[in-house]
Amino acid sequence: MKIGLIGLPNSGKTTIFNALTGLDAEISSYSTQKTEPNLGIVKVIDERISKLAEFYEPKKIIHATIEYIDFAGLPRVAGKESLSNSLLTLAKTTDALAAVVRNFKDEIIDQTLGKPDPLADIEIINTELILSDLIIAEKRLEKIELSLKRGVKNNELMIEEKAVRKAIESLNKDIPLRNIDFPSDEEKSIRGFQFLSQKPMMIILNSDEKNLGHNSELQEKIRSNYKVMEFAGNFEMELSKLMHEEQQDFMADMNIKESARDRLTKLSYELLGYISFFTIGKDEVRAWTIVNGENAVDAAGKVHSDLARGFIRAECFSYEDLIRLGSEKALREKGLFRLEGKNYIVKDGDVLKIRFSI
Ligand SMILES: Nc1nc2c(ncn2[C@@H]2O[C@H](COP(=O)(O)OP(=O)(O)O)[C@@H](O)[C@H]2O)c(=O)[nH]1
Ligand SMILES: [Mg+2]
Repeated sequence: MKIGLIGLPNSGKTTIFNALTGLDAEISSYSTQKTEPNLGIVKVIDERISKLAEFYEPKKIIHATIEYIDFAGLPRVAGKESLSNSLLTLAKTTDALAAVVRNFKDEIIDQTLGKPDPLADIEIINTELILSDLIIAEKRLEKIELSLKRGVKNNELMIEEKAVRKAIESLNKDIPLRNIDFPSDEEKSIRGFQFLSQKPMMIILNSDEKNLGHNSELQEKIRSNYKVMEFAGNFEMELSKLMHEEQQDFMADMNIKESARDRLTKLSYELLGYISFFTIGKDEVRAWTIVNGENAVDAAGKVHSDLARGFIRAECFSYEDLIRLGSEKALREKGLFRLEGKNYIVKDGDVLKIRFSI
């Protein structure tokens, strides 16, 4: 899963990136904006993986991962500080966006950018995404109209025209495309554009540690449109540099129950509707992510395209049942070690062994 951190300059994106990844990317002091994005990969700690490893004693344990990309500033459109094409392209490869908004006071930043105004910042971010999409959609519509004028008539193009017009109409009304329901054929026809306002987006409210936990009214307002999480950027960054035990002490002091990384991981899974399934064996025990509602063939495809292509059946049991009953043998005796077909909808915590032949 890839999450792009976006937001206005000095909102604390890089600070939060460091907190999440434990890396040490350079914090831009107020002015200079480097244009290279920072990349970091974080393991998704899932205690079920360690439990499964106790059962199977594999050579390797492989956790699911989240890749964070810290973009330098917003994908601004022509006229304003424009982001390079390569950066825009990179933004398009993300599964979701996390918009960082400034909710901390800082004398120097306040002087140049004004007092923190998270709601206004969210609006600006929204507008930037919408403008970026609008440019792409309008360009595309011109091309489609040209083709139609020239007499090209195919069904696919007509569906795309409909979708693109619908997109432009809503973007012109300031409505992000993630709020628009496209029928599946239309959705497919524009998927390739990877419209930024269509990506699931959550808000990270970057608060001062002093006012952390005192922004529930603000959070409620944001929550009416977005999933939101409050984050004390500086504090969490310092925290991420400490040893585990020290971290626990500091978190207790601040009444923080879960690290920001863990909370954001959960929120990302929620935002994207992701669940976990596991594959097991002597070589490796591994966690995978899949969208809730996807089936056994989709799951097989995550592991390898050959497994999806040659899918026969999935041997399947649930992690919970294994822990409860203690062995695969006991699962078989209770009929809980099942054979599932192509249309089986994978559940969170399923352990799958794919039978296939190609
Ligand atoms: N007080 C306070 N300052 C922060 C916080 N997060 C970031 N900053 C400061 O804001 C400035 C910009 O941070 P940076 O992470 O580089 O922002 P970016 O431009 O969005 O990547 C730096 O001086 C940070 O120290 C925070 O949670 N609280
Ligand atoms: Mg930065």
